[in-house]
Amino acid sequence: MDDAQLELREAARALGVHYQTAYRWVRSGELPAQVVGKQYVVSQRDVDELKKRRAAPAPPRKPTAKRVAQQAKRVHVALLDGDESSVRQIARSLVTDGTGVVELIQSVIAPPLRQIGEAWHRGELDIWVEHRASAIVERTLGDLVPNPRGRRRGTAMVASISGDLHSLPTTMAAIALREANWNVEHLGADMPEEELVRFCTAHDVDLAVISVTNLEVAQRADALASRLQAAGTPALVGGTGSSLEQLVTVANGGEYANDEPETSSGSDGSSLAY
Ligand code: B12
Repeated sequence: MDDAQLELREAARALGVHYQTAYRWVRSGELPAQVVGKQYVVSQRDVDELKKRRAAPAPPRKPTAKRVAQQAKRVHVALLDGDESSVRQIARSLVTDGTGVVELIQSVIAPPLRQIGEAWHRGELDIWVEHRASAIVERTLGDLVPNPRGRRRGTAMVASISGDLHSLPTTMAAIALREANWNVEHLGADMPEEELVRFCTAHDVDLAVISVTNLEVAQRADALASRLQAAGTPALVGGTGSSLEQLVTVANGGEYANDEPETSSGSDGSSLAY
């Protein structure tokens, strides 16, 4: 390699930057230089190395927890305003910058939805605000469905049962399982139990995931899990108060050690969490 000595002005020209920029790099140590006489002199080798470093794409900086929390606040405001393009833009840019879709759901999308649910419950919000917000989230999540490479772990069926109209948590569970390399049969909300049993038997389902958000159906969901297990399909019941990490850990055969959500095991071994 040519190791000629260049004056700083020549080095700046070779690097394609202004003299002042090259001078700043010298001062910060980014560009090694020697003082010869009254000027800085830089070696050709150091110029070439710096050029190479600058040409290499910088790895994306994963959003910090602070940025994620700020974005959750912005999503809350946008959902209240029905500002779909902001919600989509925030979600897209966090994912592009390296936030996993599950993290996005748990940290940026679910908290504002819960706040909206509570405000509705206290009578502070009209029902249409909640409906519009959930429709925006449904479309935003549709855009972000992951498609990971690699061998699938098996086929998981995801649904909620008759009487539970909350389809969004089933979408969230389906996304989490897809991101974890499951092939997912997403049947949405309000599915009759009989149909789910028939589906799992007919489609070689390796895991049935029943999402419960309307607690009135919780007992029936547990009963369905027992039925599915007895028929040979492992089943997991969970929803409000349990997390997607918990879902994925248990689905992948691990034990979830967390005492926050109330988790118990049914007599048949199915994991229950509400
Ligand atoms: C959007 C919404 C609706 C929408 C649903 C639209 C849709 N397409 O889904 C509509 C308008 C239909 C609706 C209807 C009702 N809703 Co609603 N709804 C909500 C809201 C705001 C968000 C629901 C949601 O998406 N949750 C997902 C996220 C935000 O919550 P999460 O707990 O973190 O969810 C996680 C788990 O579910 C987990 N997960 C999902 N699947 C699985 C599976 C397993 C195995 C595991 C481990 C984890 C897991 O993943 C999620 C992400 O982390 C909630 C507020 C809330 N706190 O959830 C109320 C809420 C759930 N609704 C409530 C109520 C009362 C109702 C109604 C009864 C209102 C009414 N009087 O008509 C009806 C019930 C209709 C019915 N028969 O089911 C109550 C439920 C109270 C209760 N304890 O049962 C809530 C909590 C609002 C409140 N604060 O009072 N609702």
